[in-house]
Amino acid sequence: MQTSHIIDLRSDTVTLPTEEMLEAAKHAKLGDDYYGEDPTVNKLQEMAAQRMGKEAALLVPSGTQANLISLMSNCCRGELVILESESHIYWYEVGGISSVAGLFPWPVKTELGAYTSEDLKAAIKPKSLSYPEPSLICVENTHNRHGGTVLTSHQLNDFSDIAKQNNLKLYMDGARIFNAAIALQTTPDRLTKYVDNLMFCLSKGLCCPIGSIIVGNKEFITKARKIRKLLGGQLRQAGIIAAPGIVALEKMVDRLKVDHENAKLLAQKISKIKGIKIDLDSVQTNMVTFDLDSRVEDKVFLGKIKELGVLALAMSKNKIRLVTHYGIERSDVEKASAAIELTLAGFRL
Ligand code: TLP
Repeated sequence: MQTSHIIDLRSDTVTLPTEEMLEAAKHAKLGDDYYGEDPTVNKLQEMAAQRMGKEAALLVPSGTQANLISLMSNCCRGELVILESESHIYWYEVGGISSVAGLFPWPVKTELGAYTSEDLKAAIKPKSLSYPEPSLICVENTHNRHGGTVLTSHQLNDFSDIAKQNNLKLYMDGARIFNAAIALQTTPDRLTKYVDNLMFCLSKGLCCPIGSIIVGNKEFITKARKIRKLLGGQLRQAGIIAAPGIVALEKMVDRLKVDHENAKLLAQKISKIKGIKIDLDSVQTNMVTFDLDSRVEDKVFLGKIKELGVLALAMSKNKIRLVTHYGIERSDVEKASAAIELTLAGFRL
């Protein structure tokens, strides 16, 4: 069995810009963003702030930089940040929270990425001469390492109440906030109204080649702008990347539901395969994360499905992730699950 093209399910970051995005980039009106003079960047930032129900927004190169800038804009060095123990900030951002921002991460273990009120209250320690000052609670929506799971407005409301009662700010890594909104059949502003500020990515399921946006009140964004400069992230004629971002917000959001349907189909299909353990309740958006039988080495599994034209990612030992996105059709889902079935059949489990 061999597919004619590679079915790349490693991430939605592998999406390529659409023709319309390339055209928009080519014709974008440009200016120097240092002076606030790039009209396309300004338009995208205004659109983003409006979509998220906040006062202002700032375009930055990546989600990682957006998180770092936001941490530094929300907190002072030495303060304590409560975050989920599987969060992207904690796992995949080179420890910038400590090494660059000078903050003390306090990881909290959860089920499917959602704190309980008890978890959060327990993590907020009483004032003491011995403890660092807590200043921020972070949430991730959707939650990557928990399989693209969603935080509801009800949960966010609870977190917001606890944050306020304790004089803490609430920040959202909303890299995939549109996936969360689509899954909950709501609009992103109904989720973001509970957080002080957030970032979301243009370069994941929305297909942009580059870019993330930090959103919050004017004072926060002014601070973030300065920290972006400090970190070497000042942009110039960035209309080139903002123009695809505008197309993304206008045209690429509603279709995310197709990715969610494909992920559900993929999960259902592979859940029947011997050697795979999957919690179907965790498949809420465009990610399918499963445990591989411990007798199968993940590297060998990934190598064998690659030979059949399917790419996947190992998240931890024997924990595999498949992500659906623009360009992945229902027929690719069928082919990918057939390739996985064929591969695991070879192990005679
Ligand atoms: N996530 C990537 C990898 O780093 C794992 C992926 O393929 O999913 N927050 C969240 C929740 C993310 O998933 C990511 C990227 C980021 C932040 C960072 O974004 P970038 O890659 O633009 O720095």
